[in-house]
Amino acid sequence: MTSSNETEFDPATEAVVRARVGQYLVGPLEGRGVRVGIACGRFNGGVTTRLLEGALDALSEHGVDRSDVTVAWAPGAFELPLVARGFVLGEQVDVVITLGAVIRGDTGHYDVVAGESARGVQEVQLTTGIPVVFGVLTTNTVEQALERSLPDETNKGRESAETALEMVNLLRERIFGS
Ligand code: INI
Repeated sequence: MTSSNETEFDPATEAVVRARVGQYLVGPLEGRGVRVGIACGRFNGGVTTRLLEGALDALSEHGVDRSDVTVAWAPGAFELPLVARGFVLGEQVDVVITLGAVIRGDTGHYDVVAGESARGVQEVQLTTGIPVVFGVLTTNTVEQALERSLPDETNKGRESAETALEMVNLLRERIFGS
């Protein structure tokens, strides 16, 4: 989730750390030439559509070409890791964003759906080396899910798109061997 004022990264840190190390790596939010697969859950689709809109806005603002973006709908958050894996194995994308909304009030198996979705996403990115962003809201209430999918800078889909660009560009640094 978005950090609070007390916990967020202080940009002044950058200069301090740069002066103390040999190499300082940050993935720029540059989208030109980046191919993006978006796996989006249809469950709680009113929320996930808002996440998708936030993600598409951010990708476009950072220079990702529309023709380089593919959206695939999955039934729910539980299926997102398999769709992400399909994107990666298809070798047509540089990064995958998963978008979903698991709301505790909706389900008795909230913990299973949310936990397995996160576990599966992590497994795909660790086993393939292709970044897969976990843009799945896990909230106690519908109100919290709506609040995190507002059409503004705090939209979790937007945040996920920026994470995707940062990670794909970071991992392109030669020091990581890719
Ligand atoms: N899927 C979600 O994306 N969010 C939920 O809140 C949710 N609930 O409440 O159950 C949910 N369930 C469906 C699940 O993701 C699978 O599609 C289903 O179990 C079939 O495998």
